[in-house]
Amino acid sequence: MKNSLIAKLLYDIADLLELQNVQFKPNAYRAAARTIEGMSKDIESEWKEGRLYDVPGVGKGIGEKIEEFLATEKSSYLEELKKKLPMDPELMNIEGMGPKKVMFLYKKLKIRTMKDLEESAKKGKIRKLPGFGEKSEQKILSGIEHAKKGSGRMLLGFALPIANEIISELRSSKLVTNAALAGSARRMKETVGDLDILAISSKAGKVMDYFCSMPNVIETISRGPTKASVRLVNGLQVDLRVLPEKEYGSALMYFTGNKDHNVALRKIAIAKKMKLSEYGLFKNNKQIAGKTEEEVYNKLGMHYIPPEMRENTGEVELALKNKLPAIVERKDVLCDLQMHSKWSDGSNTIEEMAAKAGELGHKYIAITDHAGTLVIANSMNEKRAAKYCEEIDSINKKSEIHILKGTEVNIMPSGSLDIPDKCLKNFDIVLCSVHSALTMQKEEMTKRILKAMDNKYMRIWAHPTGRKIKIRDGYTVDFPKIFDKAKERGIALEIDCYPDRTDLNDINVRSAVEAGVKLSIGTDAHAAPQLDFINLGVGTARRGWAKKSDIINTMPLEKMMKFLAH
Ligand code: DGT
Ligand code: CA
Ligand code: CA
Ligand code: ZN
Repeated sequence: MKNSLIAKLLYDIADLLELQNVQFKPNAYRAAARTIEGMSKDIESEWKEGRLYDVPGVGKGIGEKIEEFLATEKSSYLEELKKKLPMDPELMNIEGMGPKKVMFLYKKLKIRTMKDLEESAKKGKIRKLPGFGEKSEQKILSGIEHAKKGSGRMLLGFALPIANEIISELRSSKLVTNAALAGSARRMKETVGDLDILAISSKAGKVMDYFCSMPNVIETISRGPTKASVRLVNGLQVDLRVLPEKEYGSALMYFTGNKDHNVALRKIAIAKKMKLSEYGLFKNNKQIAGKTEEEVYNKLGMHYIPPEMRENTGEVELALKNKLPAIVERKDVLCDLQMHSKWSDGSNTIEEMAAKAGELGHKYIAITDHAGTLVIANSMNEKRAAKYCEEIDSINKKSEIHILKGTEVNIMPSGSLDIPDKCLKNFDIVLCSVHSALTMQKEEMTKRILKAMDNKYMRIWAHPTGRKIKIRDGYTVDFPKIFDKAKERGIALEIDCYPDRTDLNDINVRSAVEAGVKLSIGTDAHAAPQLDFINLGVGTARRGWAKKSDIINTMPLEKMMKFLAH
C-alpha cells in the first residue's frame, strides 16, 4: 500500500505551496491527502485500473502528481517547489512555527535553516518582532531541541507497515524460505533508528540483488555477500542479513536485541560454560542450539522472553526463575476504545469504521467523537451529540459488531468538563482529555485532572500526558496521586495508539501496572485504515508488562457494560 507515501507527498506539496502564499491549492492538496490516507482501497491499484480520477478530490493537477510519483517514485513538481523556496520547509514542522511565521522570519531576519532559527532565537532577536515574545521564542527553542532529538528516527507506526511489506515481498520472491523482522521494530519501540530484517536462504547473492533493487530503494549504503543496507525514498534505512536455517533463532535473538539484553544473556552463557553468539549457543565448540529462539532460551535455563520485554529491565532474572508475568496478547484484545468519525474530525462514517473494526476481529468498538466547544476538532454541541447518539442506536440495530456511544471531552483548565453532565449521561463511555492550556505546571495540572476525575461520567483519561513524539514533551502530573484516584473512581488510563502519541508510553504503562491501575487501548483513528494502530497499543502494553487483566479491552461486552455502568 502506497497510500501513506502518496498522502505524505501531497502534504509536503501543500506545505510548500502555503509557504509561497499560494491560495486555495494547499487546502485542495491536503483534502486529497486526507482522503487517500483514509481510503481502504490501494491507491496504486486504483491508478492501475484507471480509477485514480474517481478518488474524491483528485482532479487533473493533483492526479498528474500522483501518477508521476507512482510511476517513478519521484516528484519533479515537489523538487521544483523545493528549489524555488529559499528556506528549509522542515522549519514549518517545528512546534510554534507554521508557514506564516516561517515566511515572516525569512523576510525580517533572513532565516533559512534550522541553524539560523536557533541562532536568532538564542540571541533574543525573535522576541523583538511583532507577534512574537519571549514565550514564543522559548517555545521555538524547545521545538528545535525536539526536532533534533527526533531526527533520524522514524515513528514505529510508519516504519512497521514498510517492514511488513518488504518481508512479504521477500517471501513471495521465492528466494527465501523465511524472513522476519528483528531490531527495535520487533521490540515495538515507539521510534526506530532503522529496520533490521533477517532471511533464511541458500541463494544469498540473488536475495541481495532483489533487496537492493526494490522499487523504493534510492541508495545502496553497503552490500556484501550476505548482508546489505539500503535507504528508501522516505529516508528510512533497512538492513538485511541472510543466514542458514541452523542459525536462524540465535541470529534473530542477536539482532532483536536490545544490546543490554544480549550482553546479559552472554554472561549467563559464560557462567554455564557455554558461548552465545549470533551463530548459535555452543558448548565445547559444538552448536547445541540456534535454530529457534525458544531452544536457545531453554538451553540457557530460561523461559522464552517476548521481544517487547527484551530491554534488560529485570526480565532476564525473572525468566531464569520462570517467573515472567504473562503479558497481554493481541488476541485478548476484543475492542478499540477511541476513534473518530465524520461526526467530528474523522474522515469515515460510523458504519465504515465499524466495518473495518469487524475485519480486524474486534467484537465491539466505541466511537468517541468530540463533544463540547473545541472548534478545531469540529466538536458536537449538545444538540448534535443527541442526534449522534440516536444514529448509533439505529446503526446498532443492523450492525454486526456492537458500537458503544462514546465521546471525547476536553478537560477545561479549571478541571470541569467541556459539556454539561446532562449531555454526558447519554453516552455509554466518556473519555476525557486535555487539548487546551497544555503548558500548566505539574501541581496545577494534577489538580485539574483530579478535579475532572471527580465527574461521575468520566471513564477514561485519554492520551494522558499530551506529548507528541518529535514535537513536544507534554505536561507532567503527579502520577501516584492520579493512580490512587483512578483506582478509587474506577477510571482507566489510556494507551493512545496514534503513532506520534503512544501516550501513555511503555514506561508510564509499567508504573500504572505496578500501581494496579486499569488501562484502556484506543487507536484514536481518524480514518478507517488507522484502526490498524491497535497493534501499536498492544505493543506498548506489552513493553509495559501489562497482563490481560490490566487491560479493559479484554473484557467481553457484557462485562464492559458493567464496568462502564458503575
Ligand atoms: P534502533 O535501530 O536504533 O532503533 O535500535 P536497534 O535495537 O534496532 O539497534 P540496531 O539496529 O543498531 O541493531 C539491531 C540489534 O543488533 C540490536 O538491538 C542488538 C544487536 N546489536 C547491534 N550492535 C550490537 C553490539 O555491538 N553488541 C551486541 N551485543 N548486540 C548488538
Ligand atoms: Ca534497528
Ligand atoms: Ca540496524
Ligand atoms: Zn484527543
